[in-house]
Amino acid sequence: MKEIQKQIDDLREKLRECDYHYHVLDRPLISDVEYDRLLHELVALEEQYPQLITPDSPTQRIGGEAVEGFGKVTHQIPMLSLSNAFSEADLYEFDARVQQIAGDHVQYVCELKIDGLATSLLYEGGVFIRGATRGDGVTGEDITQNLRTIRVLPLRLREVQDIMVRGESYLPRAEFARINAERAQKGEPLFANPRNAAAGSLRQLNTAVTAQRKLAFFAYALVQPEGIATTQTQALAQMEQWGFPVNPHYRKCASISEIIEYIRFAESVRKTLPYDIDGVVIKVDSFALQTKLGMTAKSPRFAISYKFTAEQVESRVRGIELSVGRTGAVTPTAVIEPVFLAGTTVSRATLHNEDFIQEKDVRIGDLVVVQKAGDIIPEIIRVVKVERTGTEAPYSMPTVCPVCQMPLVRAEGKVALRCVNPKCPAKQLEALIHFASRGAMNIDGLGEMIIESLVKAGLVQDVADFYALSKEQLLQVDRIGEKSAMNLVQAIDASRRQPFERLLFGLGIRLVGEKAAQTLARHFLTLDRLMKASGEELEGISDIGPKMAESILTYFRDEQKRALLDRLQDYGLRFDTDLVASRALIGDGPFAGKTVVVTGTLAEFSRQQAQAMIEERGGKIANTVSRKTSYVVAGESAGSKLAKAEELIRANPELPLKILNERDFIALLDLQQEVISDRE
Ligand code: 3BD
Repeated sequence: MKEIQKQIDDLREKLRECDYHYHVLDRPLISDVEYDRLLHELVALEEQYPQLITPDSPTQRIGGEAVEGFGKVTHQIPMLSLSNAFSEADLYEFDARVQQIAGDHVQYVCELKIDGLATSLLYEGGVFIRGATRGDGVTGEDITQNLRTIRVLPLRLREVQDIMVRGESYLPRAEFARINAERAQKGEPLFANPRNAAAGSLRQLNTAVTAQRKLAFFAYALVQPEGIATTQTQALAQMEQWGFPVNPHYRKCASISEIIEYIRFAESVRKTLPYDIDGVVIKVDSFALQTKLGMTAKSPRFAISYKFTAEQVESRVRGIELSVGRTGAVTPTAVIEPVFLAGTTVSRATLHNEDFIQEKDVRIGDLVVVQKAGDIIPEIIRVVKVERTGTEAPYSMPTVCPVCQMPLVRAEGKVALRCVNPKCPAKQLEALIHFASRGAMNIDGLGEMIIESLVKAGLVQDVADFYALSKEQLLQVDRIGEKSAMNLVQAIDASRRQPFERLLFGLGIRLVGEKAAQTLARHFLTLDRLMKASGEELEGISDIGPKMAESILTYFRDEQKRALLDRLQDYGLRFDTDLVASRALIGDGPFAGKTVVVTGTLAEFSRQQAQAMIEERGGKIANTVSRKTSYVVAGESAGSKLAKAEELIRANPELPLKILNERDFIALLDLQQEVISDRE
């Protein structure tokens, strides 16, 4: 066994060295064929001795493990945003402020701004433990398994270190072209740009798919560099030493004129680089000065990003379309002659609302300048008025709903025109879509198209109707086959057990978003108590303002809404917060605050269900076993994760880590129920 372990260690060491030389130093040690041979030798050994698999083994990049959704990760140190400079003047202003606080001339570092996805990587003892997306900067998604497949990302550092590194995951242009060509051939929808393709690839539930897309990574920030580096340039050099790819085009600059020269350089190399960049990031080099400069609301004062000017194109307005949203808001969209803009063909541009059309004076037939807001949503910047011929037709918003023909209402001081007919089919459809959507009841397979068909077939009018659908009825609908009908009935059935807060959000009470629904569910615990709440009581809850309180009261006063709620209750949906869950929130129960890994196949639940139950009880789901894991729930044919847990326990008997089989797991779930019923 010792001999085998040594053989495995040697192979891993050799492969890691090859990875480093190939991906970081750009000087391959061996041929691809030779590399592949070594890798497969290791795969074969690990297959024979699965107990020797470790998460930092080069074989773990191959992917193939299906993850069931992504856990949430809280960034203990938030992932910041960057403020933007739009002109040279903005850069001078930035420099003046920095110099004022520094009291001296300042050294800067300029980096290319890679157009990918900000990613945070955690290493413990030199081993890659967890990786997450930026999310909103505070909470991101755990994409560890997907990140492991990135060839250039070190699974083990060249030094034993506990560090957190941040950088950009991206898709090289050539890979983007290859993937799209493949998708075109299969008739699959194309990715708009490398960034979207990178995002799509990192959110693959099947990591084998991620592995096939040759994603890459550049490190640009070392979190808590104290004791390691005193400047950004040192940190970049250190990260490279550890084995991270660092973009080579960074440059120290001592003045704004040097920075502007660097921006010219970046603009000139932009087209020749094998990856997309969307600007330049300018950072104060000294960490001591960075700390002294501090932060504004959410971005540091020591750095700024200079975005290349957004691409603009001209096109002609062919017409204006209206859509009616869930809240009844009527939104105008310009239909324009298709033009290629920043990576996609654009044929529609938002006009936001009536006032926007007035202000920009957009008429049908106008030549307009289009740009992507936030690089995504096409927007009309201005009308090229000198091109007007006099044949352009001014537009005025209708006075009646384009769908139900009932009068539209524009509330005093508001920009939105609203259809207030509760029976408006457009609103009803949007309400159904919202109910089934991911953030609400999350009913798999019940997307926009299917819902539209169900409504057209007369099978569904309101959300309660979903629960009366039979497989036979579904089979009558276009596009629904035997298998999807069965899955759909099952998914709808399963959604009855969604937590109260999701149901509350799914009802679509005006102004009640995901967060507010959560707050309300946790505060009132049951629908009954929420329905009896007075305006005063509602407003007394933090984060619930007077407008939301009013909207909640209006909703529950509505006879039809109450009838709908009665029907939902009869169908067995959850109208109370699981007491177990609320206890867990207070910190009770065997799963509260614990990190749990679920692996293998369970007989009684899908892995997703098991994970949801753990989360409802205040537990945290992780995808990899580490010293921080409290429980590993191991079903049938659990593999490397179970092996890793056993190994950890064997080597560190003091760890609180426990392995639960399905029976232990159920017992622990039930135990908590009993404890609580005892107390009730
Ligand atoms: C890059 C923050 C600091 C660590 C805050 C200085 C905002 C995306 O190449 N440095 C770079 C790049 C991005 C960065 C920082 N250096 N922050 C950097 C960055 N060379 N792209 N970003 N980010 C990363 C972001 N992402 C999504 C939504 C909002 N902000």
